[in-house]
Order: sequence, then structure tokens, then C-alpha cells
Amino acid sequence: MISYIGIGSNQADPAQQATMAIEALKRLPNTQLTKCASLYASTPMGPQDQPDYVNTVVELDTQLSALALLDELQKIEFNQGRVRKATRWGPRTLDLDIILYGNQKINNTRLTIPHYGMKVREFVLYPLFEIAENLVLPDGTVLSQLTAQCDRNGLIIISE
Ligand code: A4P
Ligand code: MG
Repeated sequence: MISYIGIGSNQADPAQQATMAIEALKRLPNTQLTKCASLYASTPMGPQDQPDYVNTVVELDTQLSALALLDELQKIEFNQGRVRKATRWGPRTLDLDIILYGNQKINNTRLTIPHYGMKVREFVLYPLFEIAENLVLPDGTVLSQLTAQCDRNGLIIISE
């Protein structure tokens, strides 16, 4: 199954966090990392009094079920310092989201796939387009059209 994973960080050296996450994803069982977009710097969505984010998207070819993949992603998040902070709701060191899992639509207590925000988030659409320019979403939406309609909002490539 081809799956796309969104990676985001805005704490504790975000570019390093993203790079470490990519290395961890390469080591997932029964899974190959097949494509990796550039690292992007992005303006925070939501509260503005937080640092800029580093975001990217990778493509996995995996035999894991969607739930097993989520478990693995949450282990990686945990390993990379989901440390409890004094501030609740504070930004986090690493966020791994399943953007797409093949052509499947999944809705259960633990998973919503496609990811609910993917169609409007520049920091998902542009990296995804970089590695999957001909992609069509499960509902028939064409990725290139979503990307063309989405403001970059200051999104820039920081490392290829
Ligand atoms: N969950 C449901 N669907 C999925 C999915 N497709 N992939 C559930 C992964 N998880 C999924 O996740 C909470 C629960 O969502 C999980 O236990 C899982 O069962 P979480 O990572 O603890 O929560 P979260 O990520 O804080 O919530 P959410 O709503 O995903 O946060 P957002 O909306 O992703 O916001 N600005 C920029 N520029 N770049 C960013 O990456 N990220 C956020 C976080 C805010 N602003 C940002 C960025
Ligand atoms: Mg998340």
C-alpha cells in the first residue's frame, strides 16, 4: 500500500527532528520509504505566538495496516520527545500524520483518512505535490488543482 505521511515540527531544532523522523520511518517493519519531499519552512497555522514549523511529506510503500502504521508513527513521536511541557496545548517536537493510505477512506475512533486538513494546508499540499504530482484523492479531487488554489503563505524550501 502506498501511504503519504506528513511530518511537522516547531521545537527543539525542527529540521533535525524532521530528519530524525525520516530516518526512523526508513526503519519501519515491512515498509519502504520510497520518496521524500524537501524540507519546508512554514508559517504557523493556529496560534501565531509560536515558532515557524518545518514540514515535509514522505511516501511509504507498506504492508502495515493503517492502524499498525499509526501505532508505529506514535512510537516515533514518543521517542522524539513527546515530553510533557509546563504549557498545555504548547507546540510539539514532532507530529506525524497519515495523509493518505492508498485510495482508502477510513473513519474510526483513531483515524480519519484522508487527513481532515490536507486539502487546505499549504505545508501538506506543496510537499505532497513535489513527490506525487499526478495524485488523485479518493474522492476524485486532483492534487495539482488543490495545490494551484492554495496560497503558499510564505512556505519555502529550506533543504532539498
Ligand atoms: N488521528 C486521526 N486521524 C489521523 C491521521 N490521519 N493521522 C488521531 C494521524 N493521527 C490521526 O493526534 C491526535 C489523534 O489524532 C491521534 O491519537 C490519532 O488517533 P495528535 O498528533 O496527538 O494531535 P494533533 O496533531 O495535535 O492534532 P491535529 O488536529 O492533527 O493537529 P494539527 O491540526 O495537525 O495541528 N502549522 C504549520 N505551519 N505546520 C504544522 O505542521 N501543525 C499543527 C498541529 C498546528 N500548526 C501547524 C502545524
Ligand atoms: Mg497529528
